[in-house]
Amino acid sequence: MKRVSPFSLLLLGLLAAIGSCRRDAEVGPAEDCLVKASARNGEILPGEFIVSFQNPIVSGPVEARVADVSGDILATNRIDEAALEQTFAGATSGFVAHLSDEQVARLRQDPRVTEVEPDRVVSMCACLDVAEPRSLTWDVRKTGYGNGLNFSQKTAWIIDTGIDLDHPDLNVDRDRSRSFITGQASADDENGHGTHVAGIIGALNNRQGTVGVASGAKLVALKVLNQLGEGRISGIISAVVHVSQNGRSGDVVNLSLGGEGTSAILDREVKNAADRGILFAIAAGNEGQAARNFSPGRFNHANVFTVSAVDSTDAFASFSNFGNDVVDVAAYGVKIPSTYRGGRYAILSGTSMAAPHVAGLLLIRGRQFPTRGTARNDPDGQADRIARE
Ligand SMILES: [Ca+2]
Ligand SMILES: [Ca+2]
Ligand SMILES: [Ca+2]
Repeated sequence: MKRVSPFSLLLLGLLAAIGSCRRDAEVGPAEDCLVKASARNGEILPGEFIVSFQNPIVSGPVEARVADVSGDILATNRIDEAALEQTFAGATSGFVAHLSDEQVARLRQDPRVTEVEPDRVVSMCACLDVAEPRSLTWDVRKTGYGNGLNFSQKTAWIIDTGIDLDHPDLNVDRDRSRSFITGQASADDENGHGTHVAGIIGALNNRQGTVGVASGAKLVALKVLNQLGEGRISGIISAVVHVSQNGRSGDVVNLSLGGEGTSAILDREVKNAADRGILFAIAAGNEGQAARNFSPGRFNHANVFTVSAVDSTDAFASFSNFGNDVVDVAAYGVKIPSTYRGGRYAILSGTSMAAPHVAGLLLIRGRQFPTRGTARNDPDGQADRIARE
């Protein structure tokens, strides 16, 4: 068994401190540091905008046509092409650009433009502890598990901080993994959050480390959050568009991101992928609020599962967002041991950890995955069913 050095412990402690999580006096010491994403979560990025327009009807490569239309829209509105940062070609097409308020006002008058949304910071946060690797952890034993390798034609797309690409307990498809962060080519996880999510879904059943709900599942890292666990809404949109273009029906996307606020563009891209048979497990969020206030968890679809969190006693987690108008199911999300960056293991809590239990069940059981029992003390008065066998 791998021992953790005092230096690693110190480093982990520092990482836990970065999150600047909200404290909640009503919860016990195990839960009280894991609530809020970083202080910057939801912060609008000054001058950064996501602009969408109706898909140009084209033959030939859509991406090139979208780049052309983006250039046209900027040119006719007398905006320098240097403002353009990236384009995306999904359910709607669009671009991300650095714009003045006056330029935004002009774009909003352009009949080709459907939406202009500010780009914002999205992030994650979880309380961290060092874990001793144990093969079958309580949450996976109680959720149920199966051999994810049996479903190797399916892919788990993990939109997160990346995955530790050479973690010995994970079956990462490095060739298909990629980064959506400007200036960072590698999808390797510098934070740990995405690796933890990946292990809950698919850690190998190999007598070492932990075992995932769909052990050995093929994991693809789509990195949208940096080492601090921060990224941009526009990066998530690009990653979801990427899955629409490269995923197959029955594939599963895990989104354990706490984006504050809503985005019609992001919701529409999730719909486009879900319409193609791609299944989503989405964290309800850790604000202790109505889940309907957050994209894309607010988006309802037969293939989209928004997940709240319960602890090992089935009690609703104090940090979990709620509301059965959008929340579909609860899963274990308090003190969950799993893989971590640098080949390590850690214990994290959050709806970030609940969603991948559902993602694993979606891989081995499909969208008719089992539930048993309900959450205690669900704050919305309608007890969520708990995803488990
Ligand atoms: Ca293992
Ligand atoms: Ca829903
Ligand atoms: Ca509920």
